[in-house]
Amino acid sequence: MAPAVEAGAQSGAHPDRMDFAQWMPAIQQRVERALDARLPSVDLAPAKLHEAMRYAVLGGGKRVRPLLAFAAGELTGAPDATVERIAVAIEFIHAYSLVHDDLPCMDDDVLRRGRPTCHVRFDEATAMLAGDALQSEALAVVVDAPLAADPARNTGLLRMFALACGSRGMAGGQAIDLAAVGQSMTLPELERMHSLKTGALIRASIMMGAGCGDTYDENLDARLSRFADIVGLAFQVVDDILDVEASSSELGKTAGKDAMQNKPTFVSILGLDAAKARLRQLHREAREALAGLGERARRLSEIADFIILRKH
Ligand code: GRG
Repeated sequence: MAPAVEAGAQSGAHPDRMDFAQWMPAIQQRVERALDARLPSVDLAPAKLHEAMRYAVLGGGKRVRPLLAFAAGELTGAPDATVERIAVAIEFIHAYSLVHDDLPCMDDDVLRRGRPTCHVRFDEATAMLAGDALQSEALAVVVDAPLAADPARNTGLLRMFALACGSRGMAGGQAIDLAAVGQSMTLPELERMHSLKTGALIRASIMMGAGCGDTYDENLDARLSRFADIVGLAFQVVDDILDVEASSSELGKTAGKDAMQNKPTFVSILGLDAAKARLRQLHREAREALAGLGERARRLSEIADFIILRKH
């Protein structure tokens, strides 16, 4: 099947649309402002908790999930303001997951986004509460106003969001991950764990971004759903490869951690070369999933390229 668009292709056919190289920082800056505006001020008590929440969210991060939500929203003419709320809520959840993941009772890490982790900068109790509070804040953001005009669709999107975060999504994947340390895993078991741990939120970003647009339909649902699963998996394969190949300063987090902790990864199960081959295959499949959606899927295709070809 032919790709929807060529990898990394720049716009030009549609002068009303920015190049990806301009679009990406524009969305990242928009999201940064929205996150800042939505987070409680440090002037508000309890100041230390609010400072920790802001530390966890602001001033770092690629904002991949917001980029996916905005790109998916372009497919269905989703209102920017609604996609922005989805992006903010998802990024709050993502930040909370990183803060909790770094705690001594989980991954026990000291470096995140090139800075001390939240519990190192503050303390463990504050980091735990900052994660908890970010989760509640995310809920407040998505229920501020309907995500879709149709009440059933709105409920469906909220439900999708809730499930992506819980034991049948991210938290469940994390539980499987923690239990897997020092254990062997088959490739399907590893893929299942990652489809929950990182895939569920990536999937929610794409499906919610598109789902709040008026022209969302069943045909799109099947194609997007497949694309979301592939990109979620590819994101993790890249992460595993970078854990082996990149340095801590390039990654902004401790490199080589998976091997150190004896964790099953795509690299440990397949070997580095086969993991890279699997990534190339996923890249092709991601483009194929978008084939037939035409120009409006360009951004999604470009982000898939960005995620898969990233070096940090
Ligand atoms: C604590 C409930 C709970 C869940 C934690 C997502 C997760 C589950 C843990 C993160 C551990 C980790 C490093 C997973 C690898 C994939 C991943 C989520 C990487 C970080 O995401 P990026 O690269 O981070 O989007 P930035 O910093 O760019 O936002």
